[in-house]
Amino acid sequence: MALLALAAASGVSACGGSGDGQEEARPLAIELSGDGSDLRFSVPKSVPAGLTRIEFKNAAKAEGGAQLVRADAGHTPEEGLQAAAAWAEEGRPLPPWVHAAGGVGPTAPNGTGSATQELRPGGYSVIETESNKSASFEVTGERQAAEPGSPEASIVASEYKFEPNGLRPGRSRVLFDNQGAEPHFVTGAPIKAGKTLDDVRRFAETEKGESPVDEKAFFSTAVIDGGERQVVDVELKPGRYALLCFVSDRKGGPPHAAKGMVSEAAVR
Ligand SMILES: [Cu+2]
Repeated sequence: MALLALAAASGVSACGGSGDGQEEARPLAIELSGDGSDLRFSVPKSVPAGLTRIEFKNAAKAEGGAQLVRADAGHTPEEGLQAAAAWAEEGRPLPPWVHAAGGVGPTAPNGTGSATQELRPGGYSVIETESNKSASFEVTGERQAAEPGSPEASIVASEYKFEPNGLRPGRSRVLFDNQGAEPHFVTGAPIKAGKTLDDVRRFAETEKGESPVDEKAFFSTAVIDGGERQVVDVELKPGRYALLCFVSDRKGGPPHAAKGMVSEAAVR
């Protein structure tokens, strides 16, 4: 399901040290700029491992995100990128040395987004998944295990469902916690009046007829491996949301929404 851009261009306020552990996160600025074939990332060549607040600015002319892919030692970031693309686009198995490593999901032009998460050591690519433009960087040093913080709201993902908790209207920080074994992300959009979660399920499979969700008001995280978590900024409207995941298992197969990974969340 191609969800359209949300004008999520409202500013992200600086992290104000609200006592949830995010104070120690080291900032990492990633910017996407340019247009069409000239689209490019600017990212530092090397950053230290540990708790990181990824601050993404989409200065490009179209919607774009910053998905991170990590390759374990012995593989280059380019090898990781190729394997991840073969998995996402051709249904090939995702090798165990490649990791869906978070980052920031699709963001409107001139929009910003952030994700606070642990960065493990390794060779990374940052990818804009629509255009496949990418850049690579290295995360150096020893692993610094770190929790990204515990805001009041959370969305827990597993095979094959979401458990939302405490989602509130407005702009807030939400823990996206992948407690499953497979990679997952979450995209959510308000369910239109008179429509049901079954309508959303049907539409996700067929893409026929009018969308039962308000696609302009969607949010989306990046993809994270099983066992990983990140704290993300989301902007929500009051009401019922449909939460969906469209990636496949590591071994391939249907998108998770087709395996039932379509859940409803109350935002109030
Ligand atoms: Cu999934």
